[in-house]
Amino acid sequence: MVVSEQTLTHLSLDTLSINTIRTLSIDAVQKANSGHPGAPMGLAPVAYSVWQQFLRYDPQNPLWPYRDRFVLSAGHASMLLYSMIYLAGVRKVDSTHKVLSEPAISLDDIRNFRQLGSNTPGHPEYHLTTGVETTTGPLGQGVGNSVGMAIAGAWLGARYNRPGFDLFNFNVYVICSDGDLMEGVGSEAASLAGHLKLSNLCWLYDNNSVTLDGPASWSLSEDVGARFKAYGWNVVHVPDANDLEALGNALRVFQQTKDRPTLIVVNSHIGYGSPHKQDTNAAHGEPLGEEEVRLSKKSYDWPEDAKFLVPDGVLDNFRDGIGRRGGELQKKWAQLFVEYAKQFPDLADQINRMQRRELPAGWDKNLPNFPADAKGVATRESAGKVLNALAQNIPWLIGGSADLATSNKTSLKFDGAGGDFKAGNYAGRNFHFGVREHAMGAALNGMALCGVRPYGGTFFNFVDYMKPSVRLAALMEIPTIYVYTHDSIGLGEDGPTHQPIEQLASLRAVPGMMLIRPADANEVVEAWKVVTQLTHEPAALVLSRQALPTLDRTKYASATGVAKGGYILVDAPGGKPEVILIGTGSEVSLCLSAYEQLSSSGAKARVVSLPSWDLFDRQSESYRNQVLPPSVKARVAVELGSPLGWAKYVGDGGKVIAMTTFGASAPAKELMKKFGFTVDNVVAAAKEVMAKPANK
Ligand SMILES: Cc1ncc(C[n+]2csc(CCOP(=O)(O)OP(=O)(O)O)c2C)c(N)n1
Ligand SMILES: [Mg+2]
Repeated sequence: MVVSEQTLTHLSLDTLSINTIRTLSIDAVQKANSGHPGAPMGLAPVAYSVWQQFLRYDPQNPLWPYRDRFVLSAGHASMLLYSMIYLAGVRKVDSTHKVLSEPAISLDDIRNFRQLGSNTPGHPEYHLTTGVETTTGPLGQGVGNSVGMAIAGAWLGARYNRPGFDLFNFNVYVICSDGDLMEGVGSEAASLAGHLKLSNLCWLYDNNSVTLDGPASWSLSEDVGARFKAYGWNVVHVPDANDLEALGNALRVFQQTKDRPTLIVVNSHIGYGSPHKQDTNAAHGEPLGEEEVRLSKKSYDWPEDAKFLVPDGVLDNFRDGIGRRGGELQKKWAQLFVEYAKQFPDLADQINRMQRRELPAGWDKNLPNFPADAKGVATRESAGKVLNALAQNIPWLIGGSADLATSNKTSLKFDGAGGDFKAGNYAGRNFHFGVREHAMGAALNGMALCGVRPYGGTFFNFVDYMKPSVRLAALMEIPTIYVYTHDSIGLGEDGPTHQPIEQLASLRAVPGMMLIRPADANEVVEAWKVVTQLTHEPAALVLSRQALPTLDRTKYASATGVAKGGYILVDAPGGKPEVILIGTGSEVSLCLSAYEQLSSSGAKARVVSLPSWDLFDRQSESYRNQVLPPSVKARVAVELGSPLGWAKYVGDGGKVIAMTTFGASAPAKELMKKFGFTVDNVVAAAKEVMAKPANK
């Protein structure tokens, strides 16, 4: 296509670059016939200012640990980010962290926006596209992640910087929209960031007065700036998104503010330049249409028929701006790091390992071993002990709880844990997320994305308060750890508001999520070992409030079977069972008691502990058939949760003892009786399935 670029010569390099961002976004959305062009059109100058003038980012080294993070929380404006990554010349990084010569996003990738297999999906996806720091799209998640990133930055700086070695001091810049600030998680996260005085955090709020349904005033009328002031943020206003000078000034105010996070309220026009859409209340989550594309380009003094045009000088402009600045800073940092590694080899090794999600040598030393004990200990208790041992071996294993640290047993109690992470003590390893499960979930993801290994605890029932972030951890393939205690009606008196029922099924249904519900203290040790070694999966440890017997492993199989997700705990004589009892967590000891009773009455039973479906399902068919032989159809599964999904293990001939209603408020013992979690009931169920003619 021959395009006259004559018209462009009078535009300044800034305007030319900004309009390139806009028109690439317009063209990509138009070609895909899907997506949101309006937000990139309005926000192009904002992204341009941040990247070109402020962001310390080396496009040649996208994983540089010191880099400022840029988060597009308004993920629906994904073309804005893709345009920036392309124009800045960010290079692709492969799964071994090698920087390749090819670009992270090419012009062809932009032409393939939203197509199957492209690296320019509808919303930015972290593991797919180099330069995308986190997956966004579900509004509120990106701002939540950014608080975790700012936390990680503060923590890394406090732990690893040394006089003369400013290794970690990065800023986190976020573009967020009305939706991000309407979502509860955005408010939780902002409140937490203000409380923690995270001065490395800057949110640029696209105050465009419009959401999908119409004017933002239909559903939002608070003074957002005043709200953030009340949270303890510094609030700055930029009356016009196209005013680069005002944007620069506001960003400098952020840089100079050292005692709190900054919100820059930027007034913008969605679909800026589009004569029809910008001032209307029409839906804007759709392509402009060919005619309006042309008119918009005209308003930018752009060749109206040019498509995916990158005028001469634009790529050079980015190379001379963010490229040169980032490159020089990165080189200086790399030299500094060489010197640091000489003086502090151990710390440098830690930094290298955490960035690669590698564990330190000896990470599993001194883990407890629990002697057999009929009374036993709650798995939350044993998990807390294991966590404390692991955290002494892995200095960047850090986390806390959403105000339930005492219940979740997530506190690190050894010397050197550094106390609580708070303003004035960013080196602390104990985090208090407050009663903000969702922000905790989002923040944990942001922390994981910066290299530290985060864990967070709450009652299992409240996983639902943070589920969207848990889901995104799985989608992003990051190893966030969840410590979920009080895992069933076994928690007793708190009653049905606190007793999880469907949560096991719901988490098991998340692709790429590792759930483990250990049966006793030694299974907890093995579960933590599995979880610690994960590099690309989030994990949930589902733990009991109540004490569970510590099984006698001289009598029963070793707990190392946990690594396979399920294993034969005790078998029928000759390994030829007539019936298989399958349990997880607290129900395993119930199955064992039933086993004893069945055995003494002459029945041939086997007990399988199945703490993790996720792990078990990925074992070889021969192993799975060894544990659950297809020929043995008489099976009983026992679990204090929804029966959903158990059919695949018990088959047509089996029976599931599970929860089909909500629980109740009463002492746990009474609840077990009321809901049928008794030895007698398990034995009766076993006899029932054994008696079925089809199972013989
Ligand atoms: C949690 C969540 N709910 C709903 C949506 C669907 N959605 C995409 S954009 C949008 C709102 C757009 O308004 P705003 O956040 O102000 O962004 P703007 O259109 O102004 O860029 C909505 C509801 C979403 N992405 N995430
Ligand atoms: Mg809006």
